[in-house]
Amino acid sequence: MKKITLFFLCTFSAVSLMAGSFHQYDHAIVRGLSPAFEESLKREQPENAIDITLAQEQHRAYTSCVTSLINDTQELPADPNHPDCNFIEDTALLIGDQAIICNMGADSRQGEEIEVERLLKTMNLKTVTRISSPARIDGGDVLYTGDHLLVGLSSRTNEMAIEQLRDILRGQLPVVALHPGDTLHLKSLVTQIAPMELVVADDLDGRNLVKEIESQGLDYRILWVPDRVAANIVRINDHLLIQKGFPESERILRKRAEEEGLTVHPLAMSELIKADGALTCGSLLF
Ligand code: CIR
Repeated sequence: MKKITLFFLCTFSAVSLMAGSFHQYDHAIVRGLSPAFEESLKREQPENAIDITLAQEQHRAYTSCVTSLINDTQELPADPNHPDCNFIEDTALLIGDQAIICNMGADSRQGEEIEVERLLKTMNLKTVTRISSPARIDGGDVLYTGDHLLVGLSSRTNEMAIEQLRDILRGQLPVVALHPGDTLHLKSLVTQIAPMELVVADDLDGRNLVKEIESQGLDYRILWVPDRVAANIVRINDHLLIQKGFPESERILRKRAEEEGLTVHPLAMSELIKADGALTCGSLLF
């Protein structure tokens, strides 16, 4: 009995130690847009081809916005051999002062993580560990809420990755496996706006996901938005990055941002969306 009590006490205090703020960041890493961006992976070919000049403009606007909000923003140079390299979120997980390097799900993206790992190792983190084969995982499937690590089992992320994450984070943070349905990544459907409050796409996959979150006994408040891409937001300190061009979702997000005292930054992402990109995927924040 004593042993059991001690186990729960230790587990609880370790979880409390790790649980922290999901949105307070001092460091960011972004990466340039590859000259081969037009060859980036796409779930579907877009109706209109990527306008590369506009893509560069949108990517620059995103990078400037992050840089203006986080003093220590470092930009890795683009990699001409990796068309998707600007989607740097997929290469690593930053959880408190720990980094976990991803073994990414798409073969063509393997290797993007090398420069990221090199840089992270210079950044005074407590640990830099790795997810290794046969486990596969993309950072876009992982939402660190401060209280849980929500992980989507998508076509890019497998059960073995969940097991390795549970080993790495044992006694520190609960790892919750979820099924995001027909979407590239978990964070294509759900992100976080406030402590214990998620933004979710109001469609079939979004609703099923929320049912699954609830069935796991997690008590998150949900802010529904009608446009799937608009569910991908980034909260940085007292700022909120949202996607431009989705008026009804923007109205809902602005109203909630006002209640929380957040400054809203609408960013146009049309050309990055054509490559299944969104706002979270363009940076590593910690
Ligand atoms: C890919 O398919 O891997 C890229 N074209 C898009 C990655 C977007 N990543 C993200 O949202 N985390």
